Amino acid sequence: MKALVIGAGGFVGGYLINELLSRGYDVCATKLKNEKIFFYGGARGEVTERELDILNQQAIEKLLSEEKPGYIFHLAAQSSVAVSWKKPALTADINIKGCINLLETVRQTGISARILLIGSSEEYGRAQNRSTPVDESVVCEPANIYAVSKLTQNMIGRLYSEAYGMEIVSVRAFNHIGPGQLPQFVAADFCHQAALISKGKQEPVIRVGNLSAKRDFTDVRDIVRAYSELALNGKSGETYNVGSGNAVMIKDILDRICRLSAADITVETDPAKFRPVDVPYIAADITKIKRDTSWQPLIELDRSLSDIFDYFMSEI
Ligand code: A2R
Ligand code: GDD
Repeated sequence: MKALVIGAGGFVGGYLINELLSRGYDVCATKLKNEKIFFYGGARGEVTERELDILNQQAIEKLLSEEKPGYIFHLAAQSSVAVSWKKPALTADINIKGCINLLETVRQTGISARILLIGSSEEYGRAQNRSTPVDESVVCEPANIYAVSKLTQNMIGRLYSEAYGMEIVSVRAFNHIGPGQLPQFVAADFCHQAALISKGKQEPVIRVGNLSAKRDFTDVRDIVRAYSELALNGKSGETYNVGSGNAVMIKDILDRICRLSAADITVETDPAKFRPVDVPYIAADITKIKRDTSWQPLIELDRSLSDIFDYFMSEI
């Protein structure tokens, strides 16, 4: 069976490709021109690589008719909340129009693929202003442009599934971390700074944003296992939370990372790292994915953080 991974040039792509290869799929992966797929530790399996801009519908049509995948994993996105405040139109184009281009092309070409759309815990937004994990039935109240774009993708996915009987499963991924993530995201950012400090390339000061937010962190290697399980066993037209079920304060993430470095680090607040709106608490209720698949997260937070720190130590 062939799996198509769209947007494989980002953080998650290489991990998902290796997960799918280990499960016996033939994998075709698309990336943007000039992107290189990141394989952690260089472990790269046999994969067909192609270029695809999700905004080019003709190119999607050519790709689908040539590859005829049985499973499609749609990772391509503008994935940064911070960037979405600065580039709202670009975020809407890639995350909404890109998804419509894909679904519409699958519909028109008539290929029978199961599609996994990757959304975000950010879709819940203000609906999560509580201190209990959120389940998929909650009415979403997105609080930033990225979140609105991903909720729109979710609604479009459900619509296409209902209206055309297409096999579409939607995911709400909570914060995922691991080696290879860009330092624009919090765990990678702090580990990158801590590694620079440990190597004597940055003064012993870590610059931070809002440390009081609580987020639900899961290792990317657990996340891609969930994606492959949901592609097989998720119910079409439904949405699944993928996270750990626990919220950790960003200050706690910082403290754990500081302990990984031998240096005596001080912390400085950087006003530029604060967002216009930052939901205080996000945690996943993962009852549904546990019910419909055999998935559960396995990798401890401290292992993820030390792998990210070690990765930057070896890269710098
Ligand atoms: O923005 P870039 O240059 O890093 O490229 C991203 C790529 N991408 C596109 N691919 C095809 N056509 C486009 N028009 C287009 N615009 C951007 O999608 C990047 O290589 C990839 C997404 O990867 P990341 O940004 O690293 O996201 P990550 O962490 O791999 O997350 C995968 C999915 C995304 O849908 C997130 O929104 C969600 O999981 O959390
Ligand atoms: N990036 C960053 N840098 N975030 C910081 C910092 C800092 O120095 N200091 C505090 N934070 C806080 C942010 O304000 C936010 O509350 C939290 O750390 C997490 O920020 P990010 O790591 O940038 O991730 P995100 O939650 O905005 O978005 C990520 O997770 C989503 C799922 O919840 C991305 O991976 C999205 O694509 C994904 O959908």
